[in-house]
Amino acid sequence: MQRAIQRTALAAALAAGVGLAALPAQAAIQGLAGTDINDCAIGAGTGKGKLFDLIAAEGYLSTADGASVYAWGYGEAGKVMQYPAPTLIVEQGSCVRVRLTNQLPVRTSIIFGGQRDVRAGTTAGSNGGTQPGGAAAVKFTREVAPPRRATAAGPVLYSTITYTFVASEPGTYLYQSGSQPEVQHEMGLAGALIVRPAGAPKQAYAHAATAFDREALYVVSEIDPLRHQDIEAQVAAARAAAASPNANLPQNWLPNQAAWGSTWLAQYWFINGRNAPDTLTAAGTETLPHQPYNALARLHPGDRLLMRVVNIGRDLHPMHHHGNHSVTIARDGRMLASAAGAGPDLAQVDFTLRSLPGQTIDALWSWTGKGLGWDITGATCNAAQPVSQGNCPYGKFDGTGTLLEPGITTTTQDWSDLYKPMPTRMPAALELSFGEMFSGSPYLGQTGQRPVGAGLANQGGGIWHMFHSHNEREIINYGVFPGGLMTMLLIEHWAVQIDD
Ligand SMILES: [Cu+2]
Repeated sequence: MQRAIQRTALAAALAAGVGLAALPAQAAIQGLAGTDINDCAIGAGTGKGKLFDLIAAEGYLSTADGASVYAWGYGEAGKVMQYPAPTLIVEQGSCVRVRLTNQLPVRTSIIFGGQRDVRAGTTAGSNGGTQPGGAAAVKFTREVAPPRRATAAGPVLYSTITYTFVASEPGTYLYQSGSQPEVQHEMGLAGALIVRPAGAPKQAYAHAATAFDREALYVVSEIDPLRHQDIEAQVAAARAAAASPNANLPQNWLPNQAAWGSTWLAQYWFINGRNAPDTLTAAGTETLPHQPYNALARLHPGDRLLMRVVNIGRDLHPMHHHGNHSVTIARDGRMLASAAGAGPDLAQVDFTLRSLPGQTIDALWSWTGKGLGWDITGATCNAAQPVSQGNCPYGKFDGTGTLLEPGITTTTQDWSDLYKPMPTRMPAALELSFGEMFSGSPYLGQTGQRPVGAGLANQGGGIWHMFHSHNEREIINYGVFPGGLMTMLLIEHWAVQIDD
């Protein structure tokens, strides 16, 4: 009876087209699109391009166990540094210029992995800082000097460098510091670059088989907080030493690694710069000013989710998704294709995405409830009723699963378990344990009875699938479970509006 009433309410919501969700709206992948420029020409280009104005700066990361960790990161100019770096999102063929102003106490740089012909140029800092000529000797990239003072009492001068390239191939890439990488990657100077195929923003690559309905970015990493503590102390000492006798700032200074030996040991693991459970907290929350990205993908049953996994750390992370296997269609920004035009014919089905340091993976994942043996919606379909009444929302099927009449949603998925009853007795409310991810009902989109005092936190009545590292040491925060490399894939009922 309880369920029948709820189903009627849901049917009314479906008929009225009312969204049920109250989860915070967010872009599918948050990032920067750049600003238009007209002087970006490389070779025979038109000059039209995109400018990204970035800083490299110090800041503090909040870990989910309440600690605060000194870190370095890239950020938007005029704002604070962030971890990971701002995600740069451009269209294939775009001329991309990144202007980097260095606020760190060390020289730094950027390497754009997988991009051809990256040109580095120097410009004077906006307030008169200059780029020392010696840095041009660096082969892979060019460096930008740390801040300095021209005179003892003078203002701090910042130096700026520009990198220009054409994003010629679609894909998922990373960008990271090319300077003292064993220190600067650890400290946080890395992020993702997404290049969308020209004219096909809902495909990962230039082939229809890479089309997706929704997408999510998972930048995975790990840190040893003791390294960060040590570097923080070294920076303070270097500044104190530089202030006397010449009142300048540290120049050509680098952290001393001599005392470290082989003592590096990760204690925190991050998805998009956050440890679980902060991975689920709203994007842009004011409590995490340096960690604006979250990692909660929401999708409807049957949606194809493009998972872009980017490893900016130094360890392999075996990222496992519950609910279904995924299909890896690309690695390192290249489609797994046997020949040009073949599409991802070398794609592989994966139980776990083995994310290697410096690697990117593009994988498609979806979930329909197929094969469960019971209908996730708890729906029944009386063949005498029209689909518009809500009892047959997914259409009418015959006994072999053949579609007789479309429902209010059309799909090419296999819905062979539609209308199959739950094969077991439904437990009573007090036999269940309740948490923020349980609606009180095993059915998608339906909320059931919960004990007095149990808040109804699962607003959309969604089904949650975990996405986490299969290395158990990586799902802790400094020794305490749960945490680290863990987040959720949330399946929402069709009636729940997912705001991309
Ligand atoms: Cu698991």
